[in-house]
Amino acid sequence: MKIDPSHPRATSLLIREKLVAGVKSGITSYAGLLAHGRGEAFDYLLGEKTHSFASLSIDAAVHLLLSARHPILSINGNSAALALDEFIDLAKLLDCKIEVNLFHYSPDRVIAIENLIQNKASQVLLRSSNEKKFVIPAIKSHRKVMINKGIGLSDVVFIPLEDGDRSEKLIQLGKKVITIDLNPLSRTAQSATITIIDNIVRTMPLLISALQKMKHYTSEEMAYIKKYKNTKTLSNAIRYISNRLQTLADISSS
Ligand code: PTJ
Repeated sequence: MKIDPSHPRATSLLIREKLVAGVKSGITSYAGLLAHGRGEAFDYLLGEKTHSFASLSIDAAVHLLLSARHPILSINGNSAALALDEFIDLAKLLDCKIEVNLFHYSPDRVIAIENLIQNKASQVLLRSSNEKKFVIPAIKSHRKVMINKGIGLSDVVFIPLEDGDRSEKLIQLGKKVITIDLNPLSRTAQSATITIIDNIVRTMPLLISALQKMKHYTSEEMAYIKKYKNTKTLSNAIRYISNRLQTLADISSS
């Protein structure tokens, strides 16, 4: 569908179109459209902007990624539809790999996403069929199957737009987890080491520019981020939503 740029919801409609295109090209699941709807609802409540609590989480994520020995980026069908180029740029900047990991698993979708990455930057791809895997049996979905040389070896795992329990299980294995999730109440948001509560579409370019800037920082310049607390981010986001709803309710009743 062609979106009129003057439409008041043009940005949101364009993002939807990317996901629809993702479904048509076989990289995004149908359920991915519903997952996006949940994200949109929270984005609406957050006022569709990047808040200071999200900017701080982005800086904390960059600090963690820069100090990691083996960072890894885990991509799924929604992230691939919305931010594939940024994933590749991030992997290049960090000199790390991207691993495809799907909840609604299908080998065809894994291959379709891998082929997109391969065509743009084969050096950042860990292709599933070429690699030895390990399994975390406590994870109930196919997400339990991961690549030894990727997430297996990693100390910091980037898992944006994630469902369920993988974050908790990765943390139990001693890994640090970074996620992007518009829903501060989700299990992933609640259990990750760092949760960026913002839209992936806004976050990824900000993450890349923060990385370019902060890689030159001295330890003193990084000091502000060492006190980062994810629980504070979660409560700030929930409080923002609550206050905003209260203000809107007051306006409606006045
Ligand atoms: O490609 P697959 O099979 O791996 O599936 C990917 C999805 C996202 C469909 C799958 O992981 C899933 O079902 O996820 P959930 O349980 O719906 O959780 C996804 C989380 O991402 C929810 O908390 C949403 O609010 C959030 N979310 C959705 N769209 C965005 C988002 N967060 C940031 N930016 C978005 N654009």
